[in-house]
Amino acid sequence: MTTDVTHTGIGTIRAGFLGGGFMARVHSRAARAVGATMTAVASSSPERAERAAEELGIAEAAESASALLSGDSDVVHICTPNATHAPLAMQAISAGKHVICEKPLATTHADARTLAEAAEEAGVIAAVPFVYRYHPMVREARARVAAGEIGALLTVDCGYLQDWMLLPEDDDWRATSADGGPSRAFADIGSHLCDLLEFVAGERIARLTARTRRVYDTRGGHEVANEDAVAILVELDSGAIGTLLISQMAAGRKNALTLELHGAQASIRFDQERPEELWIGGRASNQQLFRDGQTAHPGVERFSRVPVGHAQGYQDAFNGFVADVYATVAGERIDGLPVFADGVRAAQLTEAVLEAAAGERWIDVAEQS
Ligand code: SOE
Repeated sequence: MTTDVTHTGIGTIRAGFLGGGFMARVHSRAARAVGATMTAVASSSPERAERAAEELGIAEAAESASALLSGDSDVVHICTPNATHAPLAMQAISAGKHVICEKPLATTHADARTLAEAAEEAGVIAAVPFVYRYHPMVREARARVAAGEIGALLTVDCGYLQDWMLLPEDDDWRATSADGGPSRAFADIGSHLCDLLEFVAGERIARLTARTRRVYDTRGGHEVANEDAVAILVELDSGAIGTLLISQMAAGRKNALTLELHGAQASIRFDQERPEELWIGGRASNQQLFRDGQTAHPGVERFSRVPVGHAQGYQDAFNGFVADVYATVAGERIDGLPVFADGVRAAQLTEAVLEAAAGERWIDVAEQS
């Protein structure tokens, strides 16, 4: 099994970073791991940028986002609060940079579309880190579904549960309208879940209805602008139906993304907290597959980043994603890279979910334009 994933050209990539929080740490670790040169970081103030440069081991602290964008980085990683993504991504595209922009790409569907069009026109590579696509067992599940191994899709049972907003005193910029935007739980993690569902199922959510819940109206002395949890009923293109539960107040659940697809012949389940496994359900017997080099469909082995038996997880998936973005910048063509079009799709679904919940009705997602 291939474990040494190398791409030509990555060593020449110069990466700059906007933001100095948790996601900037994950992005910069990935950039370092895959061999890029990290040129500079900018944050909300020059002092924060200095601190981030030191913490992340980046050579230069830029005075501002504009200063960083006028510098010599090839790719800019945008890891700032949600509401700043769209203006910063537009500035980066205008400066001719390739962009990796955290999700949500924009807080409105219209802004996300404008960004995707601008990136296309400028001819830059523009990606969104829907990184769960980079678990080998997700690719295995996708390959099995595409090969018809589970049969026609009947139902889906999916969830993404966290608990870091469980208590009334838990607070975060994502809960404010200024920095977070109109959706929190769905935009932050439901977007990952829907991306993965559509990626693995190979079809789209055609219609949905949803109920959102905000448990506390204030947190940290400010009004909470968005939802803590959302329950969604979906119908996919094929007519398959299913449920998605998304919550950031599910005690004990830290990052429990689960995807279970039921086909006419078999079922398949991926659990992000046990990413080296895949459950295959059959009427006669069930099977637990492991990343072991034997079960892999052709092409899946390139997503293994460490030898079998050496656990591979979230940061490895992130590293795989960043390696693929850089390889695309260096001229390779890569299947399954999550790009701005996927960020647009997430923004479209976000608006559909909010509208369905507000209007207590079913929404045809394609009409969300
Ligand atoms: C927080 O909910 C968070 O860091 C998300 O923003 C990430 O996208 C997810 O991968 C892990 O949880």
